[in-house]
Amino acid sequence: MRLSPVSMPRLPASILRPGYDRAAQQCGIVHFGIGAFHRAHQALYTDEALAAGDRDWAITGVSLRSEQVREQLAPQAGLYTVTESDSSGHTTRVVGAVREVLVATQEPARVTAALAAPETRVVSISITEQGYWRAADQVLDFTAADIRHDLDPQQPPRTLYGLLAAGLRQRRRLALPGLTLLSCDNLTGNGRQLQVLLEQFLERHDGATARWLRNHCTFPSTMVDRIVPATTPQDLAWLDGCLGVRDAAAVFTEPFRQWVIEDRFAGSRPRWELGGAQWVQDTAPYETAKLRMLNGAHSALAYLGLLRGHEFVHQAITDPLLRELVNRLMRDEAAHSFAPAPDQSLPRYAAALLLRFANSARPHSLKQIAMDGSQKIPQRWLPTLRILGQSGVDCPALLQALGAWIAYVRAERFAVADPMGPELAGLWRSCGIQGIVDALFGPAGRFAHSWVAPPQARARLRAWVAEFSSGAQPAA
Ligand code: CS2
Repeated sequence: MRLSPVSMPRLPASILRPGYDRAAQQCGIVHFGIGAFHRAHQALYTDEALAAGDRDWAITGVSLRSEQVREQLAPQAGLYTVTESDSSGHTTRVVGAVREVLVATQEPARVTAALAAPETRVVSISITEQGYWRAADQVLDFTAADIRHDLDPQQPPRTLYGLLAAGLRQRRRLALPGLTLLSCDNLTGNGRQLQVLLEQFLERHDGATARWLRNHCTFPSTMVDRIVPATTPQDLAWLDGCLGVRDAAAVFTEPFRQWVIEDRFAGSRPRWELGGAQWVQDTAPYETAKLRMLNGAHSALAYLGLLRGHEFVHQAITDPLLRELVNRLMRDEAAHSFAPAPDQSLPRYAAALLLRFANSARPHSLKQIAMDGSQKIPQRWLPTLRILGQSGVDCPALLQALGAWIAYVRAERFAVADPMGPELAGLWRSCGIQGIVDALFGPAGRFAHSWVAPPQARARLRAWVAEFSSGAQPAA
């Protein structure tokens, strides 16, 4: 039997459940990318606001491609559980904020209708870095086949931009109020980034909607944080025993969560602060700390850890060599690349991150983090290298991590998943170790828009790549 409104009364009394009338709520949020992260983060904050009496903020989830989430959630009428675990134990609760899931490729007209519904006020997005189709920061990749496809008005949309364009055009025609478009992805200045990329798309697609967007919609930036490892069959089997029913949409996470949101909404908003969200004027220092320290450390643990034979973050962080390197990366390098907000202590932040990484109750696969490196590195590592480099300061830990990434993308045993994978493989074939560093980080390199490595750094990088490619384990 599946978790559902019918089976919910049978759950053990210890399992918290939605304390509000789900059926009475209209959908105020359309969310793109209804994966595990959203279900363990924003949907939970929304559930708490609904439980406290906010009304009409139920969520219509949109999956861009995969039918899997709909198969998980539809038979459960949108209900699912979130289990938080650390060394002190587990707590499980049922979340009721998600109303339905649409699969965009199959029902684009329903996505348009949801965006153009009068009750929709917020459109939020967590589609991961590669879903933004950036050629560089704030530059839309018009060479991408999916973007070209979506610019053809005869074709049903496939990307976030094509889907948003159809829905916003409809809203404009119906003279409905504008929307708040809220990016919850790990991009630098994610609100501004989304705005600029969407405007670039609309300028070529539908100038009238581009103008309407500028006058009626806002794009607050957000810093989102919660470590949500992919759910495994073992997790689900364990949960079966606790619930007595099957929750195919269950998510498992750490107790920690954080959400810092720029206070710039086009209309009303749920009281997410009841779950601890912070409204601020400027998200930049929080977001920068998170991207360069947490995510930067994660990516370093992923490539160096996998090359050293580890499988999970909690194993990699207890490897003395990697712990020391990640400490240097966060404290001596990333933390010196920006000015923290008055309430931020970066040494304390680094110490708290080490504890979170060590949480063995929630094994977090290094391969999950290693995915899409070409899309992650430009905001996690390259700004620190560029900014410290301008003052003549070296970043030996980041250079070592970067060398590990270049070696990693060639190693067939890792079955690298990255939209730039074929291009990286081609560069390896045509340039070899000597050339690939220049092709990526030289003055005319593929990442020159984010960082150009000076000759000395390139020599150092080549040495690391050679060492890791020889099968030697990364050493400090
Ligand atoms: C991770 C993030 O997969 C990754 O690249 O670094 O998903 C990370 O777990 C979250 O950003 C934590 O908030």
